[in-house]
Amino acid sequence: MTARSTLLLVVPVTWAGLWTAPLADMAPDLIVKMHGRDEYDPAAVDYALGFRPEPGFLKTLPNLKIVFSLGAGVDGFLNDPDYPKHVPLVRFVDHTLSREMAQYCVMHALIHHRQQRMFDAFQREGKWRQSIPPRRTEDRRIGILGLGEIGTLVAERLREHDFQMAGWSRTRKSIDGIQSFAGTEELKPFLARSDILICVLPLTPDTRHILNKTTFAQLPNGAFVINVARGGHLVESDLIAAIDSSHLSGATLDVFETEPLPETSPLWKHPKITVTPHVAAISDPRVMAKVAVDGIARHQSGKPLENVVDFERGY
Ligand code: NDP
Ligand code: OXD
Repeated sequence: MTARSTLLLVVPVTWAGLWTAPLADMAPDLIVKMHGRDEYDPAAVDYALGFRPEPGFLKTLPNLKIVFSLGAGVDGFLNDPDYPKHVPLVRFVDHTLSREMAQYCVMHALIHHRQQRMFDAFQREGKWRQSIPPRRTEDRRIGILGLGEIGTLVAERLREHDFQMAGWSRTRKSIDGIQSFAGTEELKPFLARSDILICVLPLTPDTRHILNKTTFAQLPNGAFVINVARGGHLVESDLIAAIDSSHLSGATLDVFETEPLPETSPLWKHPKITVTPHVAAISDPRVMAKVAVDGIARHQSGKPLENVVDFERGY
């Protein structure tokens, strides 16, 4: 790090220590300020690191040079109509994060495939029911919406269990053992062969509410939905209607239109829906601190930044 630059943390104040300690270790010359806790001059802020800053806030930092997103998903920045578009936005790409996402998806796909919820209910009732044997994984077709950094690893890890794998993306992919569907015109055939549908798309104007009654109707009878991407992908009332009509067999949801999920949400108590509080993967603060320190060093030495968001594409 060449000059004494200032990095502003725009994260909940109670989390501050998670980043300040590794940043102090890795870049002792970097001045680190915490929005909401420390006094600072907005004009002195060179870099910012955060997840869902208040809309309009970043615009108040006139000399901002790079924004680092704590998350892989950057909708929390791009939904801000006042995001200063001349400032590059670097998103979080990390194998450990992708691996956690893959673990979550494999776990919930297997829980569904092996009918574990049914056996949980039998246990609660003290019933010894061997029931029908589970289907062979070779006969179960899983479709991944989004074959990017995370979706590809999710598909590869599920492929290891011998499921029939396919993925849908904007551009065609060539990944061993994973059938590629691309573009809007191939969404329908992709859905028609997906017994388990897993959403790992970024939230953009094109993908908002992609999980809706039309898409559900195109899934095979008894299909199961896993959404680990963003709550904005899902029309929650359409999901409940599709499950209650028995067209879908259930869902696992990690993300919600409103987070925290309101106490009054019918999703909490639905017997065929599993809810987790946006924990499929959590960005590791030490890795994130390293991404920021490396990005600042690249910027100061005139090297191109990595994992910069394409504002046109929206991810
Ligand atoms: P990437 O940008 O690497 O991948 C995005 C994928 O979506 C790409 O394959 C892209 O296609 C595809 N895509 C985007 N728009 C469209 C479209 N309109 N039609 C078809 N395909 C499209 O993202 P990541 O894999 O890193 O992350 C995905 C999302 O996962 C994040 O945006 C975030 O919302 C979510 N996430 C959730 C977490 C959690 O804890 N629940 C944790 C981490 C991430 P192409 O390859 O052709 O460009
Ligand atoms: C992310 C997330 O986008 O945690 O990384 O949701």
